[in-house]
Amino acid sequence: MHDTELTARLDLAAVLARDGGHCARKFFRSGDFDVRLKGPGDPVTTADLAVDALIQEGIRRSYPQDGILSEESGGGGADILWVIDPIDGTQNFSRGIARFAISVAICENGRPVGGVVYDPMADELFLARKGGGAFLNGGKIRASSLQEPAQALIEAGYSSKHSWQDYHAMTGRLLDAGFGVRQVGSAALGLVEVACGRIDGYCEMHLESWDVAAAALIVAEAGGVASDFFAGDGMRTGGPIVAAADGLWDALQTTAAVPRTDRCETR
Ligand code: LIP
Repeated sequence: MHDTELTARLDLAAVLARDGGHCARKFFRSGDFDVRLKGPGDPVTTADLAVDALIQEGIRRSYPQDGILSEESGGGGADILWVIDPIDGTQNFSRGIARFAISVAICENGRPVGGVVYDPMADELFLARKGGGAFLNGGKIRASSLQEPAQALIEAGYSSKHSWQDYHAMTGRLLDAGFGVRQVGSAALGLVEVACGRIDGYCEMHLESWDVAAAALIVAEAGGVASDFFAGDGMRTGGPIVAAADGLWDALQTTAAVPRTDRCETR
């Protein structure tokens, strides 16, 4: 894809993420949405579906030839692929917790080349393009320069997609190594907070491509390090993720000991 083609797609992704965020915020504030469970601790709301439809309609209007992979409607299998999480942090959203985001990534040949994560409650739009740096509301962002686990704050995401025993063991290792540990329910927001230095690392044993495609690129473009989520079949099957400020990567990756999380070297 030529630079100008990516620029145009990324501009559209930012517009659609904002529009989707405004739609989600209206549902959130009204409370007028239905919830059903896709699996244990894995809800979907009518707001997710409405945001998904809004974003997909915008993509198809401008780029009917591109592929789309979405958490709520599947898809995939195209050289240029839009990867959408219409509401990342749906459990928070469904319980009235104002911590969720809209994630839209543009992938080429199986890897993200552009991405947007929008937090509609904070009106914060995180954006990156491969080789072009990472931005928050237009201002350049950098991951933290911390190198000491004892000073670091990490998010260790949890879901029923992996055993609580493994999660318990991982958080025990992190705490024993001196890391501060939290879990607040949105991988996309946790990852972009690594990118802007609010926290120093994120790890989770299993996420889907739509959770991480935009945010992992934003981390890498902000000078952080993320594991190579899209090596092999990550786009289709999902997998583990570890991301950190550069100076903390070795300590976090070793301590978290999440399998198959080699450093991504494709910057
Ligand atoms: C969520 C992630 C979270 C993970 C949840 C879920 P969703 O995404 O952001 O980190 O632990 O299981 O995958 O489902 O709200 O888009």
